[in-house]
Amino acid sequence: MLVKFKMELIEQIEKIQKPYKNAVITIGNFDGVHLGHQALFDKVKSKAKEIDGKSIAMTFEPHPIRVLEQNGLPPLITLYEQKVELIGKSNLDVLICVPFTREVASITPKEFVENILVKRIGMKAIVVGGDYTFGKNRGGNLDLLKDYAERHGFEVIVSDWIEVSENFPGRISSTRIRELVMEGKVDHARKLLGRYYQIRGQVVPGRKRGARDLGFPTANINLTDELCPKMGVYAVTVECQGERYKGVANIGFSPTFDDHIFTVEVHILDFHNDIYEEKIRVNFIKRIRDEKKFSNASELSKQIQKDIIKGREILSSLL
Ligand code: RBF
Ligand code: MG
Repeated sequence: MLVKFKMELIEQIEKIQKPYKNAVITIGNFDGVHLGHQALFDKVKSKAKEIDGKSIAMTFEPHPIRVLEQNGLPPLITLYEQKVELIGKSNLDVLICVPFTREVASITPKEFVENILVKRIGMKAIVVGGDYTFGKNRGGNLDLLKDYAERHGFEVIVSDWIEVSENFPGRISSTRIRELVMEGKVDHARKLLGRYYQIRGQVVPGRKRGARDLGFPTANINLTDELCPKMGVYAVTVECQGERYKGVANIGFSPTFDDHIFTVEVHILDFHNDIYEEKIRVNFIKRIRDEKKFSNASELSKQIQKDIIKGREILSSLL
């Protein structure tokens, strides 16, 4: 599914020839582009509207920790392509992706604010969370930013962390979403993301056992994504060949059989196309159960039939 951009995408800061008019900016890694990030974008947009300026997000690629630390960072929720797509949907005017290098990491807070934000981009307002740090060794913080703000005539807008609702208390964070996905709580993760958790990959040949021995063919997915939900069976929707379908997915080692190969596979309901090598996206709606070892293929097949009934029930209100 192709997303049409109205947003301007800048992948090299040198490409900005002249400062934007009344630039309002927020800066972050935005992994997951979750509701907390979207709240920041909303503040940027409303301020930009107020001062008739440009709404801008700045992010870094790769994730700074990936550059600076060996074992940095747990699996990303959204890889670059998806992140750009999602920010594109949020109706900001500009997304600036700064290629992150050690050189970029060594820019002092002063240089960053004066040379990049103020001089090059033309920043008139910045929206940040209360715990925002920036520049070399994370030396820049809110106090410093407010200091520069007076000198350079920009406004600092502090945005507090938002909560989703009473049923889902606590701060929305990428860390929390990662944990929820890894615990299989994809329906909860959705509340913080503002959309379903999605994995992307390519359909690869499997063992043909699903179709042959179980009566339920599955598309086996070679994941491009890093973050994979907990092993088990899920109700999902599937996007491929420009269409959306219902499905049931299994993540795990298929313990009923002896090959012990980790697979992410999806049985697409009422579907018979050949989709080998196609790009596929799977949206996780709800976890159904743990993966189990059955005494034979026919027992497993009976269980999969039940999973499909359960899946249809869960998915009936969707699509
Ligand atoms: N394999 C298992 O060994 N145990 C399971 O509990 C299990 N549950 C599944 C549920 C669904 C909805 C699907 C589509 C597959 C499941 N599988 C399970 C995987 C199954 O063994 C696999 O699709 C075939 O072996 C073909 O690779
Ligand atoms: Mg298969």
